[in-house]
Amino acid sequence: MQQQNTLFIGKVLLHHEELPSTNTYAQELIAKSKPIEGTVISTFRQAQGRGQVGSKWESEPDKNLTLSVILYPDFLPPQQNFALNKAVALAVRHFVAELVQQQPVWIKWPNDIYVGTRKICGILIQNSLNRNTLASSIVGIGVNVNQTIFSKDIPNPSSLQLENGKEYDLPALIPLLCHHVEAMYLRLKSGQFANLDAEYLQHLYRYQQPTLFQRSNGEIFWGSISGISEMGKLLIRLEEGGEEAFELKQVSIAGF
Ligand code: BT5
Repeated sequence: MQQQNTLFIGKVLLHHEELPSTNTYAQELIAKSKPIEGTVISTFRQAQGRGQVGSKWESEPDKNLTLSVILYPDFLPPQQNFALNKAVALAVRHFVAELVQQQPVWIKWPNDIYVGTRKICGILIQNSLNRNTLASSIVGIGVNVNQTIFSKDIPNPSSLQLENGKEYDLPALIPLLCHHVEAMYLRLKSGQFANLDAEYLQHLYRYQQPTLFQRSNGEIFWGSISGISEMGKLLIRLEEGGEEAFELKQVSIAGF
């Protein structure tokens, strides 16, 4: 592995030949010890990757990055928990934008990373709360790197290789990703919430653009994303009037 040019994220890097899920492994580690903040668990062969609310993250062996970072963001006031999602999404966006320069790189709420209209990274943050404050967070990041063929069930995948037409050295990408996560985490820690909010909206996919949405019951409607609530809900201004707040899986962009 390459030397990490960071203060704490990735200084301890637990790389495994193969794991079911780096997030699950990190959970097990936290349950039996207190790994130092910034510990990274990584594998290039993740067999049972997890997405949000029971969905799956697929990754062809030896082609992609799948890793989890252990953080203790106990400095965050409870009403600012979603700020961690914003900081991590921005960090991963910075990482992708540094490597993919021909296309816009977006954050699709809450924290997918898109190149144009294609998903290149997924993020799964699992928090454990202690009296409302975040005792620990496991930040799981999957980046499609050298994979070029995806299962038909995945609607709109992309990868660094598909975007740039070249193969990447996986171990060399880890320090770069850790660097970006650390930079944004330190901004979060220094309390730059307004700054992070503004930057998140600047890169938010379909922000303020007329879009066809679909509710979980199948109903279709026109609206445009007007912002993110403090608790991280997606705010949509409906074309027929009014604004509504949506939780994860209550709404999707029609066709995705
Ligand atoms: C995510 O969930 O996108 C979060 C994925 C997090 C994966 C990382 S890898 C390291 C760590 N360890 C884990 O076990 N997980 C984390 P969600 O927004 O729910 O999206 C899941 C959906 O994305 C699936 O239902 C598929 O439609 C699609 N999908 C699955 N694999 C994909 C891939 N490789 N590329 C693009 N889309 C994918």
